[in-house]
Amino acid sequence: MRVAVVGATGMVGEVMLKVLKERNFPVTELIPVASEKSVGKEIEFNGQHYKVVGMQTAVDMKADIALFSAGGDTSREWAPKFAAAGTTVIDNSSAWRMDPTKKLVVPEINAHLLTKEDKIIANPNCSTIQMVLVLAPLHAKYNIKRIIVSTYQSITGTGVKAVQQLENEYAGVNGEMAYKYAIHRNAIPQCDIFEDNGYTKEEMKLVRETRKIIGDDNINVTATAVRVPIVGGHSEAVNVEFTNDFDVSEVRSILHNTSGVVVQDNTDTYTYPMPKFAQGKDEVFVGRIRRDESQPNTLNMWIVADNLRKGAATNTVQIAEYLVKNNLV
Ligand code: 2RA
Repeated sequence: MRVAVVGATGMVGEVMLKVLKERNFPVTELIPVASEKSVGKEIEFNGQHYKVVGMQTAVDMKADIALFSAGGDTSREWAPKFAAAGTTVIDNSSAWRMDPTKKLVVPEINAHLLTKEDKIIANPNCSTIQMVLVLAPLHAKYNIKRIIVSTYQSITGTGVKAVQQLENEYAGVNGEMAYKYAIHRNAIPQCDIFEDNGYTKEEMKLVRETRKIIGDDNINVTATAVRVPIVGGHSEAVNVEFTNDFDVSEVRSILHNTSGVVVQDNTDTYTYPMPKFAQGKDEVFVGRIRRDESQPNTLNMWIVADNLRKGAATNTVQIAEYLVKNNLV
């Protein structure tokens, strides 16, 4: 497979290269792509050295698959050009996620929807992926009426600038700000910009993308997304009301048998998910599973995942693996 990685020098791009290598994805030729300022840089991949190229050069090289993590504007401009050249694009930006002609894919849930005709495929937002992977099998069994989710999101979701801001603040050094406020010893209740309804784009991604991936617009979702000064991954406190009642041990069993999900749930041994231990792993970890005693048919859970891996790079590569395995590229 001739594989382009667009945004190869960025935080997610670097993780995509690492995951491609870890999973022995059949790369016969790598095309690292980045902005003009990075053109010519060398990238080592699987013992070979490749020079970073610009966008049009990459289009002309007619990759089989292009994994994008380069922002919405770049994706809106260039994904159609790659697709027109015959390349299948899997995009990490929000550009195509809610486009009714594009598939929004978490492989374990809805990869079966993919066809050869899908030339631009959207990778969901990181905080959405980890939540729907846990909720989809429970929806199938108990039918979700409403989700209330509060997220505690790693600064790596913002990128290198945010990581540098935290390091500077920790060291007592003034530097460039990724956020409006200090993030060290703080929690900022704003991830991305505000929409007219008073919610942030990050919060509305959880609302809109969840419905599209699970395939049920009757699911009601409300979210509060908070940025916290950690690097290992995103954590989510999820309260979910079902139409039907459930048995907590059956919920644990369903999740235990769900591909890509690891149940870490034992209060006797203080076992529960934490970003510190999720970092660098591809699974979604769920714990603190307990009935909400304040209302019927309602469950509380704590869900943690490495936002750069299953939340971005690994999910993207898993979509590519599905395409290859099913001869869709
Ligand atoms: C964030 N999910 O965490 C968004 C984009 N990666 O900021």
